[in-house]
Amino acid sequence: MLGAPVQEGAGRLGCDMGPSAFRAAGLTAALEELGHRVSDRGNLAPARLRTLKHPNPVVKNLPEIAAWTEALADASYRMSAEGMPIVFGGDHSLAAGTLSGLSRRAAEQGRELFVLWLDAHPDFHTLDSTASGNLHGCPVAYATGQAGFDGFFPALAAPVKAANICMMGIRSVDAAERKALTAAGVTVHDMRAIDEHGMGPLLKAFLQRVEAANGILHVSFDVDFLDPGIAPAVGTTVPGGATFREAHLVMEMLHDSGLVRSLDLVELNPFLDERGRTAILLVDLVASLMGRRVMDRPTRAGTA
Ligand code: B3U
Ligand code: MN
Ligand code: MN
Repeated sequence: MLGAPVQEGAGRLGCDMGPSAFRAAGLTAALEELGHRVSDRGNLAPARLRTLKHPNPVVKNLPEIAAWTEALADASYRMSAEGMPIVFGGDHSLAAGTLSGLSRRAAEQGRELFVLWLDAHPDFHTLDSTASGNLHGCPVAYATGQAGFDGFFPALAAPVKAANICMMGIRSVDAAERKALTAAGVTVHDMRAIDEHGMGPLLKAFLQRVEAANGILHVSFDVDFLDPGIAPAVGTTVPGGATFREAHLVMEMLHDSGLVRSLDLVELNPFLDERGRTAILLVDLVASLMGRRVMDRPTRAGTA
């Protein structure tokens, strides 16, 4: 695991305390209890800042986020050779780096990288289309090679295929993103789809696709995927999110699939938490993803 205390991509301060909160909530102990060997690599620092000025005047902290992306791409590429990287932030701009490094690794292995994006937002803005200027709204557009990042963000060794991305929990989409998502062919299961069909069947269909393609699966978990009633520690709460039981089901199904190779945990803002309850919930969800269960049942990996 690696902490990435980046907060310059979010609209408010506090995500830099995320890594400390994950540790204080007992992430290492929860994983060790499940029999995993855990190596906490501490917190990453960004690469050297370059002077970058984008014509879109609202864009905020571009040099900082570019520098974090560079460092994170490198770190996640290297960590993916050693085990399962869990990168905890930090705001969601960190996924620009993790997706870049992990897709480079997958390409070198001749495998396809698939991404499960659990979020209230699709984070599919380009530097030109963002209206808030908050760069945590951009990582998916960057990582899938949408136009306009050249010369600002580090060059991608291998873009993620937009068709290999499945988003769940989506309930706040800007007009520019909606158009671009459809054009790019990203699978977007908004809350309406989840209400209509259920979290389980939608996730199952995606996991079957990953398996059929012999793919590698990365999970990017934004705290605002969850309903703010159970997860208040996030700067961009949107009502109507995933329930406690939906979220655990997703994590348990991911575990049983045996397909997950890496994980981002992002947007935890401990300044907004209530006695650590969001951080503790996140640790419990990671435990479900890593094999905690109520009763034994068969898994794809064969470790019932
Ligand atoms: N799409 C909006 C809102 C947003 C995206 N990601 C978060 N909020 N967390 C934007 O600012 O780009
Ligand atoms: Mn996000
Ligand atoms: Mn979000």
